[in-house]
Amino acid sequence: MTAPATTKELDAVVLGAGFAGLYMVKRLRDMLGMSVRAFETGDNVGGTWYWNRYPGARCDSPSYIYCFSFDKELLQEWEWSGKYPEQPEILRYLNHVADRHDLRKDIQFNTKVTAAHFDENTNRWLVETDNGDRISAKYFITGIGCLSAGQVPNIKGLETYQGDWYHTGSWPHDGVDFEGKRVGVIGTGSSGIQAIPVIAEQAGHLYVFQRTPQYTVPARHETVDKAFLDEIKSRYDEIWDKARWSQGGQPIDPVERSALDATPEERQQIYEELWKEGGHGFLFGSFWDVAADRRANDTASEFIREKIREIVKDPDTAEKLLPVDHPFASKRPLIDTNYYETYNRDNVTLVDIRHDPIEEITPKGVRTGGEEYELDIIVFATGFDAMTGAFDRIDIRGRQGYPLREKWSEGPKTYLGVANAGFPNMFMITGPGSPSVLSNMPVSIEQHVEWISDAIDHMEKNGYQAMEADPDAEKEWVEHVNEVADQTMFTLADSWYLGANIPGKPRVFMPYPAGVGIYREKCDEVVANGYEGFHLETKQAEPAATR
Ligand code: N01
Repeated sequence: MTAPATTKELDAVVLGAGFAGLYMVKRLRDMLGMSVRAFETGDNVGGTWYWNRYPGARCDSPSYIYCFSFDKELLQEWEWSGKYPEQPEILRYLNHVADRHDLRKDIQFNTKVTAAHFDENTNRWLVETDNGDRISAKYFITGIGCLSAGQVPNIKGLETYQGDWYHTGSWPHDGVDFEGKRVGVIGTGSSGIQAIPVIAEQAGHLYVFQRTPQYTVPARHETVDKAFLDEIKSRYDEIWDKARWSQGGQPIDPVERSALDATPEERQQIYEELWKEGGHGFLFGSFWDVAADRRANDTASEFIREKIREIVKDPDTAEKLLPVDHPFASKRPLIDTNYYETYNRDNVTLVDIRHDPIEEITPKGVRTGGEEYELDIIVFATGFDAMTGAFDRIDIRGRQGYPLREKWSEGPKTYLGVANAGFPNMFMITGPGSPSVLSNMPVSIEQHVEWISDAIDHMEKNGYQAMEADPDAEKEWVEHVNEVADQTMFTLADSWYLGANIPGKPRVFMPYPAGVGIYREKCDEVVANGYEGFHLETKQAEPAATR
């Protein structure tokens, strides 16, 4: 890619206008006084919350901590209505942030970045879009989301289907009318378990096509009490500080008791209390070893299986819903509203496709187990090509034209999940190798945006032209991420954390599981040691010879 005469010169290009892109634009423009433009595929801000508008879409971090902390006045002003924030409310919040900080004027909507190539002669990135824009920028920063590349499985016959079909991750903006319709939902991950109970209330009949049964705990979602929010607001600094140095980006004290030290009666009582309370407290507030030790985990897994047997009236359906092939929380932990209860409805049928996989999609519906299920609508709640998929869809090339997708062909290799050796001045907000999806995202996003803008500030103040991760530091980081992952339960399930949901994707654990506090400490240490593990160049780079 060469730079034609019409190339626009900017300091920085940012990809995406979700939480990450919005804050990145704010920092670079208002703190560093840079010229910056964000490119966003959608026609408005919101990222994940712009695209995922399926029925029941809601975040499972408490609303008071699923927001930006940088705007302290807004923290005091904003009134969340629910214990967990619902998609329309989060979208309203992000629109408000964009307006309040006048961010839209530096965001180009309806524009997809198609290519970004690093030019070693100038130490600048040449960025191209599907609208024909060409931009030269010193810094190239991605805020493209970890779960933004939707995955519709390649099932034979989809093109012949005569009904309507949708993926939860790119839901129509004016909604879908399920009233009285025969609906099929394929997939029972986070999106499926949120959508299924809501669709069941509207559909004539709902068929759920389940490949892997899930563990899910009641969310006990409710409207939030104003007195509770006021109390939170009175000690927000302390709450944010706790979240920043925690395991998962939530203001939670780690529990020290072990499930293996407790008697069966004590365990039962604790699990019962937390089940009644709802939310992720069941995982984080029960016993420390549920997420770390298989025998401890078995006690929690069995408790949930027992709840399924108790809640679901039809024993055959209950049996099909029992998760037995992976431990609780080895996949993304889920919380729900009336998920298991939904299977007691007369208009809901669970179809087990583990043993009888979908054979084909026909013009009329779905064929499995020799039976054809006639459907007016199919909902694919089948997830995403997580963490790397959104990068793969852009032609990103570093030194000597080396493609990022080739560098990552055996799994993503990054330094700190923020930078790549061979790709100077490119920064990733919550990239693979950082805590990202294992944390409350706004906490991780703010940390990365602040770290990146501080690094850029450091470069500008000291006249550096390029900042690049050292290959050895990167190698060590990748090894460290794998070592930590091997000590967890996460490698015991086929999950998108490991790329297992995408045929042919290398099986590599992608996020960093040691926790946001430990990770923050490491990132701070890198800075304190003079950006340890990075090369900082003061001169214009010479054109490189051969690789
Ligand atoms: O996707 P998933 P998701 N045939 O990959 C099934 C975040 N999120 O969109 O388990 C049949 O979890 C697949 O089956 P199996 C959150 O991080 C957060 O639900 O692979 N079935 C599985 O059941 C989450 O983890 C929130 O056997 C097929 C489902 O589809 C992430 O997004 C809400 C199939 C996919 O589940 C992704 O969640 C929503 C096939 N060919 C999402 N391919 C909250 O904050 C896949 N499946 C609450």
